[in-house]
Amino acid sequence: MEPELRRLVVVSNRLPAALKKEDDGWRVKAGGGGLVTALAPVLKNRGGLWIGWSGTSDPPADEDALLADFSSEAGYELLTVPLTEQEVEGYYYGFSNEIIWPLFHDLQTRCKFDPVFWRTYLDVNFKFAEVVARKTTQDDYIWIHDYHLMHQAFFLKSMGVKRNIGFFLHIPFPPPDIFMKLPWRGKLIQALTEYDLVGFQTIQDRKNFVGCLQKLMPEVRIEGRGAVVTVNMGTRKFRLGAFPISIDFNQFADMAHRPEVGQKAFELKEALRHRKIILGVDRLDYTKGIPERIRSIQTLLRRYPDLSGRMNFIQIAVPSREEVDEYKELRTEIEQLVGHVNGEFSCPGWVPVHYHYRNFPPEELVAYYAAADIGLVTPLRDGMNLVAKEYCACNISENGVLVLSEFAGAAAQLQKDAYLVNPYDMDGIAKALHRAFYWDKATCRDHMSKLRDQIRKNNIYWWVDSFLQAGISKSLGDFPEVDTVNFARI
Ligand code: GDG
Repeated sequence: MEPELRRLVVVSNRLPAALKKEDDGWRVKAGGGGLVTALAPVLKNRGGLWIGWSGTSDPPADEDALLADFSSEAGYELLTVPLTEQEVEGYYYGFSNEIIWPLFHDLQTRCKFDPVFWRTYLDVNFKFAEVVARKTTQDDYIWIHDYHLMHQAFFLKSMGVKRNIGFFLHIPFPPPDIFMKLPWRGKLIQALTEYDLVGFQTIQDRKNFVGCLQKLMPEVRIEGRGAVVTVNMGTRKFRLGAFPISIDFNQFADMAHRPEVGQKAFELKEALRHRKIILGVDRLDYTKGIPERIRSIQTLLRRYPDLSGRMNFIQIAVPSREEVDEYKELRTEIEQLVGHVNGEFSCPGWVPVHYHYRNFPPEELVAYYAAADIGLVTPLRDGMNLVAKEYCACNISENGVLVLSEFAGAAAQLQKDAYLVNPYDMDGIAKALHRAFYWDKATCRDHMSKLRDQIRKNNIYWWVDSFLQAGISKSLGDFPEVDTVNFARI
């Protein structure tokens, strides 16, 4: 008989809480990035377990106590997998960020196919799998997240540990001609076939995966059609599905409705003398297309002098992977470009580009979203892109326009009412921005209200439920909410 699943266990590279050493001692900070934003409200008060790395190889003696405080507030347990500096180097910076991240974003020239990275990736995956094996039971549903941990089901099976286990890939899955460049392509595909369910952001990602699977394992058969299909491998079957991730729409919209957030948005507009605001928000990453975006603003100002003095472009860039040289160089490139554009166009009382390199508190970010007239989201490639959805959720006036890259996963859902652009086409983006600048209120409202309806309906809870339904015929509500929590670290 199938076990009755009682607990949801999330496993990801990083915990939602990161330990950081500051001048006055260690602090626990809420983690950033899309994965944590999406999953934190889902597990909240579900009494489940989140397994991951705490972000430091040299944890303080009171690590447990620090995490226990976070845990009791969040309503789920946290369990750290300790990693050495050398493991972090090879598995995280190396294999995950110098091979899989660029390759899966179609940027294979940035890949460094070092076999040491691969071996460390396997070692660390084994280490995670040992923790999962020890700290979970057959009554748990194990949900593995993202490209750092693709080998979890493989290692659990090789240890003879039986678990109900699903995997979700937050980044794109590349087409066969790109994936086939990976020296360990066969082993990676095979590892993914060991899950009971593998989820992707879009149907296209799933198709790409099927294309690779059929090339490397021609004997497999795909059965069914629609969002979720079955792979028949002869001796066993597993499922593949497209589950576009989303946001807690109400949480963002409610925050935008708060008077103090409205006040902040107003102050921002006032400080910019009610010029139109074009907004970009990203982790500082080369996949997000930030230099290309700034160049398109330069093109906009060169080609359309009617906008001179009438708009501001605000770029919020959140520090990310700061230790990596490529990211340092990207930061320098962006800062130089901002300087160039401002040098070329600013005049007394008007500096066209405002650039912020820091993490904003959520209320402030929402105030920026709410104040922006145009959300400019132009990644070169992106699994989904939650910023696009957050911008719409916070645009409570429904006067805004979403200008969106056709290579963001979000485009598959939002294409009808977003203004789609090619992020490499600076003339095209400039033209789109110029047109969007002059859209009348009724046109903006018509599109924005439809975008918001779609995101409100297909929100983060819808995403979790569709994954859990496909994986174990359950919904999030089947994992009962806990009233009072006071967890200690296991
Ligand atoms: C990966 C995939 C996929 C940004 N600046 C601030 C801030 N943020 C938050 C945003 C948003 C998150 O960071 C970024 O999420 P994205 O989805 O845009 O991008 P990734 O981090 O690359 O996420 C992506 C996602 O996973 C989920 O599956 O969509 O394709 O690459 O939530 O709000 N948050 C705060 N201050 C900031 O200054 N508080």
